[in-house]
Amino acid sequence: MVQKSDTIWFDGKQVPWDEANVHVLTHTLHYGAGVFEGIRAYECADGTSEVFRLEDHMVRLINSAKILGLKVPYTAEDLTEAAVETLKVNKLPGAYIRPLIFVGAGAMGVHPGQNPIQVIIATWPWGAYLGEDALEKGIRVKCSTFSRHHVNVMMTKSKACGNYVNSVLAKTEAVADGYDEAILLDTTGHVSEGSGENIFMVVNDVIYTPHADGVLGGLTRDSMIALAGDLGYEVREEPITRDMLYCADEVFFTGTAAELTPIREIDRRVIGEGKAGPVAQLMQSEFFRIVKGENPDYEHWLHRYSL
Ligand code: PPE
Repeated sequence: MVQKSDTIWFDGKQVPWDEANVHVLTHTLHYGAGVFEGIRAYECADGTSEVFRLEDHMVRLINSAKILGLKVPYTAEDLTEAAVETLKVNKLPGAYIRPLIFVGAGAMGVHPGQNPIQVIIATWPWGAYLGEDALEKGIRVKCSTFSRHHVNVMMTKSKACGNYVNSVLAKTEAVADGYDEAILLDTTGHVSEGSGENIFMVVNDVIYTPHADGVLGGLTRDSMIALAGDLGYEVREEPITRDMLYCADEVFFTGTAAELTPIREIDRRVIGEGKAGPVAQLMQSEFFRIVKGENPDYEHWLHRYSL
């Protein structure tokens, strides 16, 4: 269960959590043409807080809406301010932030017509996405029987609600089969991403990740590529096959919710030594130092706030 906060920002107002409701004929509920973001705020070592890459997430949100042709009555700056206001109103020093832009009720039929474009921003405390143990020990995953979207079937650069039916299918199958998460292959059979994460592998101290063309351009992915470069690693964006993953020294997922989660087993094959590898461990600890405001070199990624 999501841990309730006091209010949710809803079309420009702070609305009590239990009153932030919509009509059952909400267009997006039927057809999936809404867009969302996942953002994390962290409590910093010095007692302040920060939202990680907040502006970048709001720009991606607006672009996701643009891809779907939704006319949003707010700018990325408006939504940045609204997110910080919501964290403060709810007295949250750290939280998961979920903005959602959706087509409201009005006409039915796939054409959204003049239906209102509505926006919410919800905030709540959310711990480790794949469990506390996952961050330390790594997880077991399977390659899904479901393929990731073809780039001209769904718009993979849009974090669109409907795109996530594919994620729900893959994740549900993986969990039912006794795994923690799924890896999706694209329609050519190459590795694309997890149900809600980007993927990296390490071979001989070189870090590889699939090109961002067919996957969500993750901000954690982008941050990890920059961080890896600064730590002296070579990062290559190249096509990856599932058997390359089986033989890699390390494989890990990255995402706002998943942070950096090591993968210790894929399709019943042990990856590396079957635990978090040295590169994943170093990158994860450096990432946590950054998001807790302990590395001034990355201060430009932090949107600081105080309660
Ligand atoms: N790929 C997918 C499909 C994805 O959903 C996410 C984020 C990423 C990559 C990583 O993107 P970024 O967060 O910018 O590094 N998934 C969000 C939703 C997860 C959920 O279950 O809900 C998230 O991590 O917040």
